[in-house]
Amino acid sequence: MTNSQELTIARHLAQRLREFDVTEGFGIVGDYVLKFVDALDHEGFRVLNTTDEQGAGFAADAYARVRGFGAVVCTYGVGGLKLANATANAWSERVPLLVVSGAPGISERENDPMLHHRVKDFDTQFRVFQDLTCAQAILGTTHSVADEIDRVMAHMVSEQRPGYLEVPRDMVSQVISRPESAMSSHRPLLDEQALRHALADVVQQLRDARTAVIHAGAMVQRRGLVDSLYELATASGIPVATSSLARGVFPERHDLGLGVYLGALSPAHIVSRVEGADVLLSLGVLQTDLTLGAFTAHIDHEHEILATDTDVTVGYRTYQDVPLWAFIPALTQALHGDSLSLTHTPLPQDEPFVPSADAPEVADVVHAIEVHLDERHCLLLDPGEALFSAVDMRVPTYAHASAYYATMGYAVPAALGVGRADPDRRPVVVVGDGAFVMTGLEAAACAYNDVPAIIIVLDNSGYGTQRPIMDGPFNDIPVMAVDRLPAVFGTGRGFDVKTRAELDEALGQAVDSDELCILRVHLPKEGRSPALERLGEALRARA
Ligand SMILES: Cc1ncc(C[n+]2csc(CCOP(=O)(O)OP(=O)(O)O)c2C)c(N)n1
Ligand SMILES: [Mg+2]
Repeated sequence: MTNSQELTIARHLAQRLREFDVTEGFGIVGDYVLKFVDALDHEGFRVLNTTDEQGAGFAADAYARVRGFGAVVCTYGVGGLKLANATANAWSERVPLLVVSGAPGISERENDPMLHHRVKDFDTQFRVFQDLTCAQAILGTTHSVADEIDRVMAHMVSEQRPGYLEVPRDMVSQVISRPESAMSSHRPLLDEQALRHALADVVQQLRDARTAVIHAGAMVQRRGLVDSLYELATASGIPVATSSLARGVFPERHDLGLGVYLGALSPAHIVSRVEGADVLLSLGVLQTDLTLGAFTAHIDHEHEILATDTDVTVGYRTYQDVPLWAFIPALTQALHGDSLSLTHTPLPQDEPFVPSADAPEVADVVHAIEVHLDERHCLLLDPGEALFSAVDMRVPTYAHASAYYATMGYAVPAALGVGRADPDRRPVVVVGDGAFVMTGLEAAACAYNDVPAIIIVLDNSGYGTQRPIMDGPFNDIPVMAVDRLPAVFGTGRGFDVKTRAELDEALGQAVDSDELCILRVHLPKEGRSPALERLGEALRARA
């Protein structure tokens, strides 16, 4: 052990992570990283074990969506390369996920030996991650590694993208130099004059409008603007619909909450409010096919104000270097004392759930979840029906999902990350049977790491959302009694749900218990959620 005055990679990294509110990471060890994980542990930074590296990556990604930054630690090759998909997800959805990989020691590389876990050469993994991250470093010298760590982390914060650090194992016990300068990240550039012009234009549009709607996206959350958005909406009386990548950036159950706008996937009464508004103020929405309902969003650009991470466009006029971080607070300020003549009627209250002996459909699951959950819960939604059908639900707090990159199997391990990052909320996962079998064993990691998630598996006998596109034996999967997994894990409760009454009862019991709960909900193989029916209709109309 080094004495307390001396700096090591582990000490510097743990310190920086703590400054970013990251108090633990996720990962799996191996001989190239054992010493480093142990050194992190001695610095008070624990790496929580998952069942697979991809799960650790998803957990750290979800942790980052809650806390603003997350870290996953892995061994070389076999571990690191399994994290490629989780890192790609983080890149696509703008998540600052730091991948820290062990590696063969620098001295071991002499004479180019065939060391285990190596692929083409010692830098294969590094090159893969060059394409998946915004900044990378191999920490191979003692005099500049602290600066290298700071550089990678600063880039990640500035760009809101993943980063990569590789720690050769013979560097772990080396004493390193202190960083030469303070760490500095930067936000997108602001042109004050352009901001003034943009504001004048936007305020005029809002004054002339009778109805306006905010469409709020992931960048609002990534840039730490959630409170600012709340102030803007409530002070101006503009209702807010969110993107599926940003559920909860404005409380969906607030009178000004409109739930999720996802093009034709959303209920008609949301679509008409958003698309029919005199002004649609789009704030930090990643404009992707899935988050715009397979591009079924009909938005008239004459009525749209599009604020991105860097610019504001009003109709066909673009104001460059007017970033979101400056625009939202400045607009709130500019509207202060202004009485806009906007009208808004809150959405109707939800109907109660009526239990019966009927077999449940996806819509019933959505309805029952909406009724049973409250502010003690948050949601994780897996791609497939779980994600799409949830547009018909107003979530009590927030929901995270791989809603654009759409990687199956995200939600269960993400529950671990969210549960650790936000201990005040109990994670509730909704996941398809196909996705569950990919990463469902991470439910055991949840229980092991004190995250008593509720996991609702939508069992429609396979890849339901693929069937309408093209059906065949490739959409069928083995039958699995996932409700019996708690018995295998030796912890938690399982529920086999075949009727609406059993659904109601199981959810009630799951919410009341403080253990891991897995519900297997039997659904008709050919059943579709109302959301998917609406999307199908819209796509047929377009064809
Ligand atoms: C990792 C990964 N592999 C494959 C796909 C392609 N894919 C998208 S949805 C889907 C089926 C999902 O099945 P399930 O989880 O049971 O949900 P359901 O469609 O039945 O609601 C597949 C295979 C994907 N999105 N992610
Ligand atoms: Mg399925």
